[in-house]
Amino acid sequence: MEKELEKLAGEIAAAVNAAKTREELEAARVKYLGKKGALTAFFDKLGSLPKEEKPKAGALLNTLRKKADALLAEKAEGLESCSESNALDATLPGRNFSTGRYHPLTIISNEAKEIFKSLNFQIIEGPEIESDYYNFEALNFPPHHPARDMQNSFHLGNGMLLRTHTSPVQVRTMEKQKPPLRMITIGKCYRSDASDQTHTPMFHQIEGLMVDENINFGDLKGILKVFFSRLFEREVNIRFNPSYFPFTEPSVEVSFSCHVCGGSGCSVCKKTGWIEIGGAGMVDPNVFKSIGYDSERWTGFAFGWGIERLAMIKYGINDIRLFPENDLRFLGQFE
Ligand code: 2NL
Repeated sequence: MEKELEKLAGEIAAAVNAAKTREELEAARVKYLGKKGALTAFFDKLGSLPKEEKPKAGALLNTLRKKADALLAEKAEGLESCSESNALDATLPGRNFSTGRYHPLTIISNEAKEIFKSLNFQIIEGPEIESDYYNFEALNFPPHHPARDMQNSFHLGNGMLLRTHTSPVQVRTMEKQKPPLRMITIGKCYRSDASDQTHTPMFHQIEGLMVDENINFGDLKGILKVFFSRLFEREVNIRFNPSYFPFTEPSVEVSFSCHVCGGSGCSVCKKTGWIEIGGAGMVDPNVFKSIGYDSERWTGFAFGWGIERLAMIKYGINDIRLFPENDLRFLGQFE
């Protein structure tokens, strides 16, 4: 019986090995281990063996049975992994990962920073929670001046407020650094306005400041011309119209010649040839006095405008409320 079993073991191994499909493997299993299988037949014979041969024969059979089971299981696994339903299909398209994009305000802020960096301006940030001193007083807003009401401040109840413009960053920087100074700051500002197409209670400003000996309006116009020409990738001109801010004297409204039509008039500039962007002026001597610069020796210009307005002009966006909404269909359109 031992010999016969050895032979059977060889047969089983060969049959399992030769199986190329799950069906063939199952056929081999039935042939040897099924109810009428060759190995099963040996188990049936066990009962008729002499008593003293039974234990050894039983052990042999069990070992063979276990080996056969193991062989079958191993082969089944091998067939599974290359069966048709699981096979690698190299023609399938790869999995798509949706990539993140920069927010349009981030894109335009980064562009502005790069341009001003190349003109030797420092990029400086400051706190969004400010004191009355830095937000108003140092900037020549007299106490109880109506201009403070115009800013619709969010007061925090502890004498502090959410900054209504980025100018306090420039005040803080002038306190720390002696002239000459060239800096810009970009950041969030807050005003208690009802939202509409051109207002949101939180928005972003860019403000610039340049202080040196003999700085004048010509320097301001030159810097602004370079900035807007680079940003819109075409040569634009700058126009000043008289205006008023507490912290500059004289003060101007800044416009640049339309980046779409070049100034001849189109729908983007409403046939005027000019696009109004923000304000600027020569730093008021009272501001220099607050922070301790000698206004007899130093003069400077400052400017400021909304990042949202700039992005709306550059990308042709007609509603400022789209920026904080974070609708991916909107955000996905900017490179
Ligand atoms: C506007 C006007 C402006 C400034 C901001 C400034 C800052 C200091 C001193 C003087 Cl520390 N001026 N900033 C000057 C003129 C205009 O922004 O309407 N922006 C939307």
